Amino acid sequence: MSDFLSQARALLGDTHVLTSDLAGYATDWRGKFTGVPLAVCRPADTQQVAALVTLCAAHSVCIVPQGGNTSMCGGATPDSSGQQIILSLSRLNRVRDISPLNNTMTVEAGCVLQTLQELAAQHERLFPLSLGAEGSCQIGGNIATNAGGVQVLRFGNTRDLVLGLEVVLPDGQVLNLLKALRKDNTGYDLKHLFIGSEGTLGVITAAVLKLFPAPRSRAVAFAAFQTPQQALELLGLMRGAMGDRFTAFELMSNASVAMVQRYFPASPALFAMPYPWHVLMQASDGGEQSALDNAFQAALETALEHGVIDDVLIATSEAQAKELWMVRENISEAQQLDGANIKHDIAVPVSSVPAFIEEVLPLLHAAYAGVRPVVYGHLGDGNLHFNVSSPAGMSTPHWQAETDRVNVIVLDVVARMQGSFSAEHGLGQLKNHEMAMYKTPLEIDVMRRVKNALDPKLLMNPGKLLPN
Ligand code: FAD
Ligand code: 2HG
Ligand code: ZN
Repeated sequence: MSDFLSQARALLGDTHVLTSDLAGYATDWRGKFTGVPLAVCRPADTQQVAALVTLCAAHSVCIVPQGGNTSMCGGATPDSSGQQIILSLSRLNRVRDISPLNNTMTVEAGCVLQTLQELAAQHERLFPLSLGAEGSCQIGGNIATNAGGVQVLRFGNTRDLVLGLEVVLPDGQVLNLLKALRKDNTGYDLKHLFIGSEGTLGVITAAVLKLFPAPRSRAVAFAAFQTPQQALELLGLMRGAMGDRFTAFELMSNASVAMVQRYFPASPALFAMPYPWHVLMQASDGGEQSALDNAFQAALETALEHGVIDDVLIATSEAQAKELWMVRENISEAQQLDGANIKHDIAVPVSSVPAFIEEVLPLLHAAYAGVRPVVYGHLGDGNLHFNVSSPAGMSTPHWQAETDRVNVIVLDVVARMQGSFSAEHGLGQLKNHEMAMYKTPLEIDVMRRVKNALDPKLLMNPGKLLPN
């Protein structure tokens, strides 16, 4: 291995092959997985990535690509063998091109998502991918996980926002698919193989992204309900009234909101009395603020009159809109601060969400007295974060030991409702074994055939995505 490391240093420079102080790279955001990397390698550009991957192939060294290291399932954390390198994309952070006329930008994989959103805004464009980790996750990681976030309702997942890709294949060749085309039916659309492949098929080094006209106005409201069924009715009503202007619809249980208020005391006050369920919703468009406000408020008044919502708080300023959004965006961090929780990132058909919640909550309470489900997520996409915090007083190791049993309770209902056991976070090393339970043998076999064809030496992010 010293031979490999000295050659890596010759390629990248001594300061970009790190073998000490690796804690920030070796542990995941949740603090759930800690690996022992052989080294953290920080190439500067696509050519250096290609040279490093070629070197790894020659020495049979496994590669764990890492972007912002915000994976929810240990996707970017190596194993404990001390034989795998972390390939950090952070230095590939250039914007190669931005074209307002084409509504595209060509960017390197290590660009931080928020930086790209801001860049698009400077050109009066919108890059609509938006998620709580946007200040640190990187576009390469977003593409590798096909990230979702809070505007999928209107703009789709990351997959829908990528026009072209540049990928270093496991043998070190550079596959250039960096076209900015809206139409291109010339055989298999290879970029889609790499989107959502979690670093198991190659290293994404650059992408052509879609841009949209920048919104000139936005309307935001927080609504309160007794039941998720009411929230679903509101979704239908608002989409009918607002059409394509409706961009986000986020469900939150009272426990989710209360957790944010506990750990982020500066959070805004909401309603005079507690409600079991809330929704944060948003509409935006390119027209006048007053016209958007009028349509939004009229729709919400109709919802109030018909008892679809019990109460509503409409943001009266951009500052208030941001405050309301912080309640939603801080749930993940608040639950992390609260301690052990068993996460689920599930999807069912949108219309089945209320039935799903009504079926699973009693099952959990029957199995564990005092259990604290923190249910929230992207109701408009049928995607819930059904995260279960430990019963009060139960120790973290004790609760973690219940993971498989809790998973079966939740995921068997998901399977029965033709849902997905991982809607937007991917599988990593947390959920890859669930494939064997919830995917057909043929699906897994076809995935393995793709993996073997592109990475016959199985060097790319082993132990992730596919079951071991
Ligand atoms: P990393 O964590 O570094 O890596 C993720 C995976 O991608 C790993 O398998 C890694 O090997 C691979 N990878 C990374 N870069 C590359 C590359 N260039 N080429 C090939 N493979 C690569 N996710 C959502 O979908 N929606 C949300 O709303 C959401 N909210 C979040 C909120 C918080 C507070 C946090 C901490 C996370 C959230 N996430 C969410 C999860 C996470 O942010 C996303 O999965 C994100 O896309 C990961 O990006 P990253 O750069 O941090 O990737
Ligand atoms: C969100 O929607 C993220 O906030 C994180 O996907 C979900 O922490 C989670 O489970
Ligand atoms: Zn989410």
